[in-house]
Amino acid sequence: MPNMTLYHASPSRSSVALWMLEEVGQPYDIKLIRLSAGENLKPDYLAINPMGKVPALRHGDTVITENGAICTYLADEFPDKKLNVPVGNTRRGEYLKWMFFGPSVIEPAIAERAFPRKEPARPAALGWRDLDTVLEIVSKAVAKGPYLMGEQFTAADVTIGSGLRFGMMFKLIPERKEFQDYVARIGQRPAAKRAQDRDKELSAQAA
Ligand SMILES: N[C@@H](CCC(=O)N[C@@H](CS)C(=O)NCC(=O)O)C(=O)O
Repeated sequence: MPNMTLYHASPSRSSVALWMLEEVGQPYDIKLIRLSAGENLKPDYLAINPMGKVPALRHGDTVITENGAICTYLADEFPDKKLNVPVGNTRRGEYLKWMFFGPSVIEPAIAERAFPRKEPARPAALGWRDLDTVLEIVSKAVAKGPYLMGEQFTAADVTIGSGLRFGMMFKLIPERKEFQDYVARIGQRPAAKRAQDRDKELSAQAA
């Protein structure tokens, strides 16, 4: 029996962790959480993630929540897959920067644009910049190619790539050619295709 379980709503932000699990290639189970039925807010699931959000990943006795943490964890836990930049390598700093950039800069900048505040905050009081500035930085980083870390595909491509893919799909960010090319490139990976196929099956089942 696999000792990893992904708590997943299909498709959703937990699709990022699903892709990462496919990249890692270890056996795992999926426990579907129906957000529309409020299963994420039931005591059983709140005991796993008190935030009531997916994804959560159980690995043995360890529970990890937050996509950035899950992807960093899996990449470090299964280093033979070469999805991380290990401790001791000078490129790890840049790799970690991208692991944090998605959830702590790109997502809030997108949310701020999509749901503007009545009273805009002082830019220096926020931990991110406006969406145009953020996207310019990401655009330069992915345009170099083939991956964020150059020739090595890493967990950072899973998190940033998923964010760009969903961002364009939901028309939250512009379909810039650099983003489209990058998302198409990483979407060709067999693990990405398996995760997307799995999501299609699971969402058809849930419908
Ligand atoms: N910061 C979390 C965000 C997770 C998240 O927002 N998940 C959404 C699914 S897209 C969710 O569970 N929403 C249910 C709710 O908020 O009630 C992460 O990156 O893992």
